[in-house]
Amino acid sequence: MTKEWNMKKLIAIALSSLILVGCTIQPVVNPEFDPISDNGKATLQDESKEDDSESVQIPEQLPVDNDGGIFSKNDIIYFVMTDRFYDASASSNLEDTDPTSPTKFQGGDLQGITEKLDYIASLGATAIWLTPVMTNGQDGYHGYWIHDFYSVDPHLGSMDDFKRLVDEAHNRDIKVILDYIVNHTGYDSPWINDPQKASWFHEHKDITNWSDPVLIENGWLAGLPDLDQSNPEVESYFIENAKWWISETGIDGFRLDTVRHVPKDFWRAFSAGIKEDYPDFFLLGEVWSDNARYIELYHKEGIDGNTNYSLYAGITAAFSPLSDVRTLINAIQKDTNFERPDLNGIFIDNHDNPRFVSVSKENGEAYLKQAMTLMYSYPAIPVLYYGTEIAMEGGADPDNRRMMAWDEVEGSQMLAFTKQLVELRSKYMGELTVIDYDVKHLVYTSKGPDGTMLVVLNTEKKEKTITFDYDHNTSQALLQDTPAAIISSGTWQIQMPELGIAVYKVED
Ligand SMILES: [Ca+2]
Ligand SMILES: [Ca+2]
Repeated sequence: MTKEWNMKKLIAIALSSLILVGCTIQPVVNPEFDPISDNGKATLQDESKEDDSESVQIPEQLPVDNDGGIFSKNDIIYFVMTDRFYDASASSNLEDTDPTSPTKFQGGDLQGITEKLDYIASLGATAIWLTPVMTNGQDGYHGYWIHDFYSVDPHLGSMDDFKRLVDEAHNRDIKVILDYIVNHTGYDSPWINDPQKASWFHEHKDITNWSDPVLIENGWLAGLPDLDQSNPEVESYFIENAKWWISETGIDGFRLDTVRHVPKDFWRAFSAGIKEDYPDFFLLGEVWSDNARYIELYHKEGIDGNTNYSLYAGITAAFSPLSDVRTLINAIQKDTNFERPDLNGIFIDNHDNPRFVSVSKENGEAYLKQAMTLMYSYPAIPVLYYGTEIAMEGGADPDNRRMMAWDEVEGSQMLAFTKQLVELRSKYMGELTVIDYDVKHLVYTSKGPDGTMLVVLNTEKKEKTITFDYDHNTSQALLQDTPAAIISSGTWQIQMPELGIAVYKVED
């Protein structure tokens, strides 16, 4: 292995400052990854092409800051589906509550989250994201079928319960992010038969062609009545409603649902409207696309950060039997498309995707540990889905939304591992540099306030020796089961167990 060859593989991305430090960047292009058809925008070009000056229209100067407000990469978000977390109040379990049915309300409530705030704090979380609390239509346990944008669903509790939750969270230095929807109403919203609201909806057309950008914005997603945000009445209704939630409850941020299904002009007006009154308020968008450049378009409209689906695709490719680390490297490189990659949410599973531990039929916990290791050392905002810290299982929706398994918390090995990662993050997260990789292993350093750690991940189900050049010595292992490294003249040699994780403190 020559030095020159190794330098070609060296990628150093100072993600926090968006400076590409690497000497020679060797583009890694997987033709099956990041299909251009997914971005729904014909003017966008493949990101591997060099000249992109004409591909993206640069919007005019934003009237507001999109710098994260009181949020930064030092935050950790814990994502809770309220109905599925903890049932503390039997009085809110209405007649249609059925804990045995995965598609019905199961009894979790706002009081339950309040009672579990100390548990959430023990995970190092500095913020919680709650699924929408607004009153929903029939069986809208998840919160995404809103009927009344100005009230709390009685299945979850009362407005006072919600305010108490926000206050108690703030008492523990935990910020609150509320899920917010402007794209659609519930299926049988009272607005549908209101003649005065007739012009508030788009004509009923289902989204059948996912490469048609107009249809993606104006079509009915999963048959949900699609609101027309280009109607000034609709625009002002939602800006007013959003501000009302902030002033009424003291929440700190919105997670914005279905961002790509709403015109960018609306997001510009919405962001400006919110931040005019609340300049430090945080907006975290859900832009469901593998294409980093496409996701970034919404940051340009005023949304601070977005859930990074590009990185999610890379993580699931690498930490699975595919063991495709190149796709992950590709995704890490694409973070250079973001002005503020550090404000994006990095996640490994959520309520729309299978639980990470269940993605692979075998060795799910080993893959989960590797994915968690990357998530917690990455310079962006980890978004941990409730229960992932105890390796809860679950396939596609709604199986990934099972009631939190409280009886599995005590003695959970994954929970102890998660807490170790949180501690390492507080000391060593800041700047991530890829040192070495091939299809089946990844080596990177992470430099934070307490120095640098080096992480080695063997994504292959096979014991093997990983050798790479890195001109530093190690002083100690930072994680249990980390094998000894043999270092000679700047070359490291590590005998890695199958699907192993090694973390070392590195001497500067
Ligand atoms: Ca309840
Ligand atoms: Ca829409």
